[in-house]
Amino acid sequence: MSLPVIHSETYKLHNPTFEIWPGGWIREYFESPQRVEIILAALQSTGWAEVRSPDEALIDPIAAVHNQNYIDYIQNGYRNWLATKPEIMEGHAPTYYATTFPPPRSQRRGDQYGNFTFDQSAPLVKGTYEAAVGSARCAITAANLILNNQRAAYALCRPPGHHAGKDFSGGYCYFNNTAIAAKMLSARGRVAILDVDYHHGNGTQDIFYEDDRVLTISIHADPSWEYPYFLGYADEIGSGKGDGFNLNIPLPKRTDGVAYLAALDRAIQRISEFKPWALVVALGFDTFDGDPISQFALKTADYSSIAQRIRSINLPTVIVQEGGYNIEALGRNAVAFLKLFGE
Ligand code: Q9C
Ligand code: ZN
Repeated sequence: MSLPVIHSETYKLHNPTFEIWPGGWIREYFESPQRVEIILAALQSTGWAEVRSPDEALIDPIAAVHNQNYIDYIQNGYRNWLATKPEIMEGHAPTYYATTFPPPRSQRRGDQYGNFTFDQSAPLVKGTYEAAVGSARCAITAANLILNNQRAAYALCRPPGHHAGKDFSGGYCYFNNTAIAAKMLSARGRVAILDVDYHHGNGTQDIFYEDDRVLTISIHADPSWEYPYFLGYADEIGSGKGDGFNLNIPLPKRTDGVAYLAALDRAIQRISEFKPWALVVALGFDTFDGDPISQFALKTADYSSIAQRIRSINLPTVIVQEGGYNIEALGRNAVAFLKLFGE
């Protein structure tokens, strides 16, 4: 058996050199291009990864998930900002961070990035749009493979997507690759999304909150103390038609493999009841013990156990790369997980 690995060279074009941290610190951008390189190198040394480029497919699936004015902004916002001749920080390429956000109850929408992002963790640089499109294309190609009867496919997406909602970016995310794949698959019937990134998939939840065809499940660090803080609580269960079709499983600090697998069993139980025809896994390795921005305690071997249980759901599966910032461990963690779908 082998596993298609969809990878686009456009990841290099998105290369912010810094991020803003509470306390006023400027740090290196954790969501770095190296992440892709280390995962790719590890996969290439296995016998089962079939690395290929995404199709130059139409990008309509992006517009099936995101509002057009948002897509236009991600495409043009950087250039329009640069045209205002802003001051550029010394030693850094031009990097557009939102600084003003619409206050609650404001009626007017301006032309500032603050309209389209919920935090300061998704800057726009020169190549962001092209990279975000390339990343989405990986997910689109993986979903198309599944629609053409492939059993599993891995989209090595960068930038990631699960914090991006219909009309907002945030948390290193611009286009919601996971949601784009799920939306495509939902044309054929019910689809489940299982988000195992360390952070709550608030963008994915936003996109499908009123949808009963796409079940969204996220297992993540409790937002009462972890990003994205304002969403991801257990009482968010969906609304309207989607009532009962969103499941959040927040977990405590230092969650280990044993506790994680118990949460995963709950998620899998819910997926079985839902009876989807396909599954999309939003895969993050920031649950790793030693991730620089996270507080869980999973070990490399735990990713094999997690993958084994997900594999045993026995559904056609698109796996979409989300977070994971321990560069040195990313390659072996990816292999530990993906080999269950490749070997
Ligand atoms: N600047 C994903 O794992 N952290 N995104 C903000 C203060 C944002 C993580 C910290 C973390 C986003 C895809
Ligand atoms: Zn994450």
